[in-house]
Amino acid sequence: MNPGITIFGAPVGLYTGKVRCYLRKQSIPYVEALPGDPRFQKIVLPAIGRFQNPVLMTDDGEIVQDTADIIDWCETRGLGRISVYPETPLQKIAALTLDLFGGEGLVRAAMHYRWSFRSYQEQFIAHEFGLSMRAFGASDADMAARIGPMMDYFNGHLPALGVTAEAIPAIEESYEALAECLNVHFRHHPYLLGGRPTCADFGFIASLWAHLGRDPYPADMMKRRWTSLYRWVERMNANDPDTPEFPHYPHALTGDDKLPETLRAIFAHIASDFLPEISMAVDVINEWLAAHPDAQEGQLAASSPDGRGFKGREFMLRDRPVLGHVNGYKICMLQRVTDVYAAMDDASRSVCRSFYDSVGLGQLLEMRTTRRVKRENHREVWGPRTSPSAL
Ligand SMILES: N[C@@H](CCC(=O)N[C@@H](CS)C(=O)NCC(=O)O)C(=O)O
Repeated sequence: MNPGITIFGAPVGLYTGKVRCYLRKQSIPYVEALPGDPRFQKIVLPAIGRFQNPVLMTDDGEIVQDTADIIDWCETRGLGRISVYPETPLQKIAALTLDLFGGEGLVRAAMHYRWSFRSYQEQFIAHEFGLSMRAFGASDADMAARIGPMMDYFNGHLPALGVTAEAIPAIEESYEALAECLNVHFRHHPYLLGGRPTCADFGFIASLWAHLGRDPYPADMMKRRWTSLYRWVERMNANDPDTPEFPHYPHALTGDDKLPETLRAIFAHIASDFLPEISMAVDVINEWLAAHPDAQEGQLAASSPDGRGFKGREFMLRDRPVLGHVNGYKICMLQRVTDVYAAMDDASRSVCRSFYDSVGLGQLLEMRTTRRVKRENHREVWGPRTSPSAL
């Protein structure tokens, strides 16, 4: 029975789009509500302890924050049509790797294309940022006074996300190269792993919908240059498979635990453009852990006073230094990949290893922080101490 699901989020929200596409594709009934909703302010915010979207709330008051947790919550209750986690080893680890990259590796480009082209799309972004206020009765004068500063606040995050004048050419080159690979892939396949969506597609749609596929500047660019990618963005928002241009393609993953050949270039892109960043994040956290051997289980996995993460560090993106963002959440998503790899039998591990080595991503399979990060009470916290041999 459907537990009566409300999703608090916004049309303009990057991660809300991920959950919305998942619920639609799985035909799970839900209603969406904006963060200005009194229930979000009075019930959800105190429960999760910080402003964060999206959040799922059931009619009987259960609250789940975080897109991966929301998807898993639906999956474990069998609410969907078919699991979005493949069952065979290579497809499973590939889907989780794409989910990690899609959710974490495209945010810099998403923020750049939303906020660096304000004159092109100011009216649209202002309208979208005003939705929640307008829905709850703000006057025109109130909205005019508040939207500008709100947009400036989000725009102000760009330097901390590594979007600087020096880095922008690398960010654009990287995004354009990926979009080319995705466009080639979606010319031949409806979804990343074949004929139906997996967690890989939901990770990618986060940035590729609300920002890159919907804001006027990047959406125009996508429609003009990467039309098959744009079709996938549309397809991800449909509640059916939406594959009329693939009349003979079964609504199933590629058989025999194979990956579509066109995914190879996307994995190679992850190796060149994301591996250095996630590797830097693991180093930063391991250095912090070495300097804080007394960190307690359950303590926030963060060093910054606001509990959001760790001081970032530069990594090289296409020969340019770019400031990378470091937080415990990336490690949670990385652990999903490395846990699956660690639990494989020797034969499966060798198949996966040889594919990952062939695209330059072998190192990711055994990349670890010296303490695990887990999610507890809607936050990322340190897991139990483990002996080095158990890591
Ligand atoms: N890991 C979270 C990330 C959620 C997230 O960062 N949401 C953004 C909106 S798209 C947010 O709430 N940002 C406000 C903030 O962090 O202050 C998830 O997957 O749900």
